[in-house]
Amino acid sequence: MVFARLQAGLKRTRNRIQHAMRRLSGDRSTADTLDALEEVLYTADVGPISAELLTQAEAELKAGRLARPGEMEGWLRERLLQTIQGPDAGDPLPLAQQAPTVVLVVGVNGAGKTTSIAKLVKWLQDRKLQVLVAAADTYRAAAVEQLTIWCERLGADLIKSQHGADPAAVAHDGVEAALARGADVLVVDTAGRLHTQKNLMAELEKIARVLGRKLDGAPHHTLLVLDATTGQNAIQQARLFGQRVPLSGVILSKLDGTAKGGAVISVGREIGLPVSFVGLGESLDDFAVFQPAEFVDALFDPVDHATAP
Ligand SMILES: Nc1nc2c(ncn2[C@@H]2O[C@H](COP(=O)(O)OP(=O)(O)OP(=O)(O)O)[C@@H](O)[C@H]2O)c(=O)[nH]1
Ligand SMILES: [Mg+2]
Repeated sequence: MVFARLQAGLKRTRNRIQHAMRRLSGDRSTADTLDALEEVLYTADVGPISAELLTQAEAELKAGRLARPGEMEGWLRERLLQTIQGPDAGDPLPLAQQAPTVVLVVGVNGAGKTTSIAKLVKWLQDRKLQVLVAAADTYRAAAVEQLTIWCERLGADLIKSQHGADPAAVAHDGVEAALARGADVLVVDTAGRLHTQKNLMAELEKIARVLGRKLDGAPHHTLLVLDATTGQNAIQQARLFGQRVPLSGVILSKLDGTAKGGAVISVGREIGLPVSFVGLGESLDDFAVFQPAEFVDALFDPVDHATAP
């Protein structure tokens, strides 16, 4: 079921890949084939690794391999699988030895943080974990309202403060409440910010610091939400946020809204950050643990020509 959702979400990317892939089958010169492969990689916004793949493909072709229909696709799938970084041991959110596990969620404005948090809370609740949420985005009254509505729907407790309060204080109260109530996981929402907003970036550091002071090892996970539609700019965002707070993984949101789903491939590769979860729509269930093999299948299946096993 999750796979079907992933497939539906990646429809636009897949359609474009398959269109370009059609040019790869049949009798073609090496130059033609490389040209078509370049189009596939560009189409899916695979990013910096494309050049490397093209060089490798050229070497293969010159050695007389990958010339038969379908072979190139099989090879490409294999290479992408080796490149894409999913969660370690398939577990996107290992729990701390002692509860609560604190998850800090960060990202630029509108990336999908709050929506992803709602989905994440549901995902945790489905695993029978008791989840508490802290609304450390205190800049806009609407931000707290949005989270309040989600938490009411989810039956999750929310720690919030008045509009304009110190976000680090809310984070602090969140840990205190999580400890007092015996929550398994505390998820902290933060305001969207750009790396150029020095005060806001410093505030993020403060939130992380306060969490760590209140609870050893917190935040145990800092997840960066990246909007998949931003394409390769996602790499730069990951780099800049990572300079401020140690990141543990990525939630790649809005994969359903992009024809450039390949950005996920380069984030892991360029930043060394695993993609932990993907967002595939606006509802609570449009969320999945990121699994590289599924992702590659969803990019290429169904195919209209034979693929190498
Ligand atoms: N299609 C689609 N839309 C999404 C997804 N995730 C979030 N959105 C939408 O993106 C918009 C922004 O989402 P938010 O969760 O409010 O983003 P945010 O990062 O919390 O925004 P700020 O708090 O303002 O920085 C909303 O309209 C969401 O419904 C997704 O996976 N797919
Ligand atoms: Mg938000």
